Amino acid sequence: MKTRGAVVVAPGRPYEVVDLVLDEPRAREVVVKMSASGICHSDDHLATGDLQVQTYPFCGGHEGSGVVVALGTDVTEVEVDDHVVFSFVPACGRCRWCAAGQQNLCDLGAHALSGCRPDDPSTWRVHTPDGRPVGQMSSIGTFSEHTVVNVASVIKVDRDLPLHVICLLGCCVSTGWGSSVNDARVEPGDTIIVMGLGGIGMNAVQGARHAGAGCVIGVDPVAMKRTLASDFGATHAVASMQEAGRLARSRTDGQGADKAVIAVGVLAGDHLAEALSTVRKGGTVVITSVAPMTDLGAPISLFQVAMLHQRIQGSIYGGCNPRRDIPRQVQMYRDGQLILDELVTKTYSLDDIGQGFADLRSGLNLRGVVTF
Ligand code: CXF
Ligand code: ZN
Repeated sequence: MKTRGAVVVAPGRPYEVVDLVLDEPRAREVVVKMSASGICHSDDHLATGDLQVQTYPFCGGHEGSGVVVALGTDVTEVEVDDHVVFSFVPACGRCRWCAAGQQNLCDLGAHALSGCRPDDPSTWRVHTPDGRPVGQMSSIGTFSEHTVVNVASVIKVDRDLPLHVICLLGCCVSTGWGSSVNDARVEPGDTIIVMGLGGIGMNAVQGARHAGAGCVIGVDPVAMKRTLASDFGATHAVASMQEAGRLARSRTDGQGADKAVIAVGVLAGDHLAEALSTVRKGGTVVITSVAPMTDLGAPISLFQVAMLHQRIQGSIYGGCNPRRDIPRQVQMYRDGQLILDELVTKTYSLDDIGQGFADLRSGLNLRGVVTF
């Protein structure tokens, strides 16, 4: 079928909305009419060239929701008309990682940046009208009016949920919430610093609150984000890591924060050095942000990290198991425990996606969402 989507044609080029052609769904594949797709900093990395991929053009978007409109063979998990949220890492349920409760590491996720079929890696499901393969970000490419994906990439949700809100469960909510709950392992009474209060950072704040943190210090240079942080559970919001470090020490007899989550838009080594300087001995720094592929490492003291017994924890998808955690987050949202509506600052049409990225770079949004 024919569709339209926002693609990057080469590293460092802005998104362009173009005509695309989708394959018929094969075995274990579903066609989804998109309802909404959040605009994440990782999508911007494709346009700046910080994140380079193996297939250009590349259709961005990895935080989506929609309605199933067609099925390939051997699909039993969903039916036509079902509402779904996409998982930016597929969860096949069969590989050793899924079996071990680490769906964020599912083997089918290995092809996220080539954008080919994860279960048949030399083939692509999307093409240009003249027949060139188009990569799908994270094997889903949700900046498209329709997409065809492996059923391992979708999670069925109830029809009454607002699709332009719950699309956020697919990346920023799980990634941020899980960074605090699973990867920082926040405990009751902890003092935690969350560096960056965008879509991911605000959810790290919510996760820290759910895990019982006593003091949640949000850090962001944008005043609007600091003001909103208390709605999500921050006890303090400051503009710099120096201030956050001082505050954490003042509340812990000079020891420092128990944990820090780095959730800035573009990660640099200095961020890790700053975060380490704010946490106590035995403390943890979680790296949730995506660094440019050309990053040059971090100016940290290995001596100090070892002597202070500090833990540096990498984090993909906040260590979540999307098939368990997305339905759980839906329930928390219904119960009023997980704040989602307020994360959506502004919606955009697909043709206005460029404005969405401009607003993201200006720090105007917690989340901008493309609605179809
Ligand atoms: C990203 C990580 C790189 C692939 C796309 C998703 N995570 C969060 O935005
Ligand atoms: Zn993302």
